[in-house]
Amino acid sequence: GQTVHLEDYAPTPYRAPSTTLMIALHPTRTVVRNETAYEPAGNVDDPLVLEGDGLVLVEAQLDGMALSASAYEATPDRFVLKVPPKKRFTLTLVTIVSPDDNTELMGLYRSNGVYCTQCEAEGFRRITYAYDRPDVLTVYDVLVLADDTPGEPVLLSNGNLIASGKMGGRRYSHWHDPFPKPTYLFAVVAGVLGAVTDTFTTQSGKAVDLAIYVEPGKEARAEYAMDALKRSMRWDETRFGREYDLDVFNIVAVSDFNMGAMENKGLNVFNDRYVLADPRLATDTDYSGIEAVIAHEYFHNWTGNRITCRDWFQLCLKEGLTVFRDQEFSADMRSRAVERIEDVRRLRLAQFPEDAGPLRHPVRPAEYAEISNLYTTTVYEKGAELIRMLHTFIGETAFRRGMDTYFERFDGTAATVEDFISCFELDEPDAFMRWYHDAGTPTVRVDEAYVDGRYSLQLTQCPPEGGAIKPIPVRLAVLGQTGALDLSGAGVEEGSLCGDILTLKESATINIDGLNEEPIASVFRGFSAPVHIDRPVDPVRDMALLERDSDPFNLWDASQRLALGVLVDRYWGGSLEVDALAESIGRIAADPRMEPAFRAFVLQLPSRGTLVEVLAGDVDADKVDAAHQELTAALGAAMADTLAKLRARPAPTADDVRAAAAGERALRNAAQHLATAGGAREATVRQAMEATNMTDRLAALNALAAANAPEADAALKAFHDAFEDEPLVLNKWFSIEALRSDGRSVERVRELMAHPKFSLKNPNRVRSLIGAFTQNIAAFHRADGAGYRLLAEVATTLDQQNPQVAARLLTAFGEYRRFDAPRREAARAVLQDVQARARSSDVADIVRRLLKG
Ligand code: HT7
Ligand code: ZN
Repeated sequence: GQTVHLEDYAPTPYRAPSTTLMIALHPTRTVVRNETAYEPAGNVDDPLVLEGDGLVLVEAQLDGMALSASAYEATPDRFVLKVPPKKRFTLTLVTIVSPDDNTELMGLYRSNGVYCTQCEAEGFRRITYAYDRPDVLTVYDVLVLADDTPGEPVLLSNGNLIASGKMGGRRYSHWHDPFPKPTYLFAVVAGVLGAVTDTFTTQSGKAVDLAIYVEPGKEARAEYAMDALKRSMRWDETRFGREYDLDVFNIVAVSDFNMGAMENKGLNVFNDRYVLADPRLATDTDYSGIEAVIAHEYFHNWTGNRITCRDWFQLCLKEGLTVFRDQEFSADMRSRAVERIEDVRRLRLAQFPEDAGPLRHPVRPAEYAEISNLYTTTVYEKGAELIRMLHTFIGETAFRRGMDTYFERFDGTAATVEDFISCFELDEPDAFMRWYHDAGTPTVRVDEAYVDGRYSLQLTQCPPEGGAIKPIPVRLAVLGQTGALDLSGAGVEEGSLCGDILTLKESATINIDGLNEEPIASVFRGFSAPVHIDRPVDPVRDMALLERDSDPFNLWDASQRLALGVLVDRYWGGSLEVDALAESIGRIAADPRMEPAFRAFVLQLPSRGTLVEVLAGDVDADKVDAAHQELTAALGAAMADTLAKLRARPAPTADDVRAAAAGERALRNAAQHLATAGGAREATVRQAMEATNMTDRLAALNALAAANAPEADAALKAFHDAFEDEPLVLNKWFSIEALRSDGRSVERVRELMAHPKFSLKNPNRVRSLIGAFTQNIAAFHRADGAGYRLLAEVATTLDQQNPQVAARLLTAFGEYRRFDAPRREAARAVLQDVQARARSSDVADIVRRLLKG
């Protein structure tokens, strides 16, 4: 593909106000009749140029009359009407597509016999010729036709159902979506499906029919998703004043899906892992994931669908904003403190490395070569952080006012990030926009001094390479022995302080006089900006923060810094004792005033990935793994008594999936994880074999595998045999096997690729084995390059079938430059080989960027 530039944006010369699609479904010869009205919107001398992708045209008509061959040009990738009429006209194009041959899972395909579509970003052109871009909004009428096979297939599309029935031995349904939408929000689903149904009455009293369609027999597993949907609908009304707008809202779960889910208007299509749940088969993390993704896709109805994006450069306009909204929803449904820790942990683990590596790009990029590769953690998670900073700067009331303005001003349009920002009462919107333009993570240096009763806190911004100074909201408190100091009388130089928010530009200093003891600053409370914090390492200060800080995020962060200090020391072969660390985190973990889910986080060591990130370079993956294992075992032994008490807490009932029960399980299992590493395995083995709740069973299994316990093999086999017919559970087994750190994961993964239930056709299965493997630091980054070669082989094969999934797997190479020379060179050689064999633009684009520089 060719590089697309933001500055080249130009509207189309024709509008497409309405489309009638007739889709006659067939596994290999689906006929698509597309009757679209076009009217001039710009230069009437321009030809009409429509996009296609692998299409076969069988008929072309203009205003009902067959077009002569000289009037148009049709290739698989393009349809050109050379001299369109100078007024409104109807173009009818009939194409044929083969769902069963569609292994890319873009456009129209079949998953387990169910027809479904995925059109974002550019999948519609694989169904029919169109202006396949987000700024062309069309009202759709869709007629779906299918053979009247046994089992009463459902035929679904966007909008409201107008009619359905049987006709000439076939079934049909007619859908009308009154809301103009871009092609990427179009969807069709057809097949034999079971359903859970409900109704939701909106705040203005309108009844909406809700349905979630799943594989027949699995209906009960969709009840939680239905509950999450109703809570999402209510929340968007109360928090944002947004009401649902159609008579029906349908969700369909399919088992072959490239991403998590898709927000098609009125017809969301989901990866079934984000719908199906049962406490026997799904973990608490699965439940919270379902709640978040159901909410996310539902919230897109306003942020994405009613107001869409002018072009794909504006992707963060819908994604960052919608992630912010789903994070807020989860915070309201569960625990704000825990949600924030989870969100920041994800950001630091995935986005910070992306922003520091060869795949870095701005939240709103200025160019891209392959749009599918722009669905990144930077666009989504960093995009959400930018919205959160905006919220922090202006506060909830003004934020809501700005959102109301946005909905009022831009409803029914395709907007830009500038349009959005213009709705908010920001002091310097242009300065804030720099957050959207620059790649890379800023660093803020924090210095403190205390002399003769005068305390100064100095903050200095250091932009990433090539980046500009940006306004940074620093939520802070200065903590004395007995609580936070009153900052209203503090002297502020350069920055401005409003309440507890300091607006930082180049630098800022806060001075407080007349103190009789040295205070400590708690900065970036709640992680108020996506920055690196450069503060002199000081375990004594972190211990004091653990005593004093009332901000749960910073409390957790201080505990992580302490643990990271010991972990880094272990990596370098130091001999720091674990006692002080064990005592500090043990105290918080045992503190009944804190919520259990928070205490569970404190018991989790920083990940191996975090250690890789803080080490300056030339990382030895084996030493990372060894340091992590050693410290986990040492802490487990040192904290044995505390952990035993935590494990002895009463267990919640196995089928209670509410947040409080999940928190209890998280605490008990985090304690168990450490204790198992410390040698206390008996109860863990029992739990791995006998637990009837999947969270407990999997946690025990993980603990045994992570500790390389002698019982792990038998426990894993028992798990496999018990759940091999449950695809989503079998995926968990594949992942644990891929993540084992016993030195033979590369060989094991190769063996597992020959498992009768492994298949490259199912993205969830590929991610569960190969994706998990790339997270196994010691195995993937094996010094002899065997891990890199394994991934390269899989990605090269997969490139022939599903380039999007192949390209995404390859992003695991994003950090190869952090490792030592043998690893770096092995990775580079492997990537050059992948590049030479790349077939798709998706893979070619990722590999080119990985190798650049
Ligand atoms: N907006 C959805 C994006 C998506 C997607 C993109 C590329 C290829 C396949 C895809 N499936 C879904 C998901 C979301 O953010 O809600
Ligand atoms: Zn989204």
